[in-house]
Amino acid sequence: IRTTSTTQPAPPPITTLTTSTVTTSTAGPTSTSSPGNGGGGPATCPSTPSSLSVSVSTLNDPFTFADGSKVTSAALWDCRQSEISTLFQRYELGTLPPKPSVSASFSGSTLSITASTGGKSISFSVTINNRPSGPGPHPAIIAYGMASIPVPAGVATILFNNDDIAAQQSASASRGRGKFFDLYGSSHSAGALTAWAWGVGRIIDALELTQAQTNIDPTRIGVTGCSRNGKGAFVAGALEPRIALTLPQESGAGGSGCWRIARWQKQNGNNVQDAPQIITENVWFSTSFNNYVNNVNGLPFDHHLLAGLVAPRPLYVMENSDMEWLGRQSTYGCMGGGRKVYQALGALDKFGYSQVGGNSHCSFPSAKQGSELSAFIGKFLLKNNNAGSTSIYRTEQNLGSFNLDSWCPWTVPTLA
Ligand code: MCU
Repeated sequence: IRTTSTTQPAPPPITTLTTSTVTTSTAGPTSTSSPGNGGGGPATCPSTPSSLSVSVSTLNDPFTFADGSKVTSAALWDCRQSEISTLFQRYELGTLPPKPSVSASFSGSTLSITASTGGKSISFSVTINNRPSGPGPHPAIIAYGMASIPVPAGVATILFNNDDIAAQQSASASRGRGKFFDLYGSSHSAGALTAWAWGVGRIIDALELTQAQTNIDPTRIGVTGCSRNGKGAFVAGALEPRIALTLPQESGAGGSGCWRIARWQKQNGNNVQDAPQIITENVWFSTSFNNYVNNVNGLPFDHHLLAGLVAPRPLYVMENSDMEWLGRQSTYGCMGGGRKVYQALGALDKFGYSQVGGNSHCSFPSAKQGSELSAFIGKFLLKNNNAGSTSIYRTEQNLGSFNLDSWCPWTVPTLA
């Protein structure tokens, strides 16, 4: 039992072709299918009980299924990832709908997207800036709101107005509002983070349809955002397996932080955002999460497993040690737990967590994190294997007696 003690455990030749419209069928993965990115081929997956009785004060064991059986192979890890996604959607994030029909057109720098299902449709557009010249196709980074990290030459920036898909003004005014809810109904279970991840999925659908016009490579797409939009970028990387590089910046609680560690910090007097507070502030989560904010030990996951959903795809988590609210120990410990999944998959070179200070919130500290970020973008979007080290787990902060292993009292198997 965790106590209040501090001991713990150039663009393509499209000048003459300005518009193109293409449509896909409704076929596509469902929310419960395995992300399929852990490797290892098909396996018979244990079934996930429809109701669970969980009481775990440490970070949940990534390598044990909800039915108690063990993850002993890469194929079983694929099953476990699918289960973890299902559980996140059931208890915290709300349901990610299956792919709708999508059509898209590209004109100037505007990619226009229409999604249709159940006799309804919605349309939204994103702006593709800085499309590189040269043969391509070229990678791109989807930025929630705006890019608050430097995006190097050779990588386009896709501006995504996520608030248009799901509002995030306040807890009282924004529930069920935005284009996602126009399509699926205002009482759909999805919180804003899930609705935005759905939007990212549609952007990638549209990029797949218009590659001949955009010259953007849909298999080399990164996603970023800061703070609340950093939570969004993280969840997009977790729920959308076509994201090649996930770059959450200062996402804090509800992103790279773990509910259990934040609670422990709060009990120890830190001014850290925790689960009971976060649902009073905004609609980032499903209302189903309300049942757990005062019982986080009852959750069959914590956010180390959000990183586990991204694994082994590349993930670089940027945090700001100057902001107590984000949860210094919470994000460091949580991502330390997530890193163990990368370790099990033999993919430590695709995991980065970097917590530094000296910068204001969402103002990227280039002097400290610039080379780390360019290593991740260089290696995983620009295919430059000499871009630098992408195995990073560091904090500038003195975290006192924080003990990662006491939060992760489970064995890390070799699944690769
Ligand atoms: C770190 O992200 C959020 C935080 O969760 C909120 O409590 C605070 O109000 O806003 C932060 C943010 O999005 O700042 C731009």
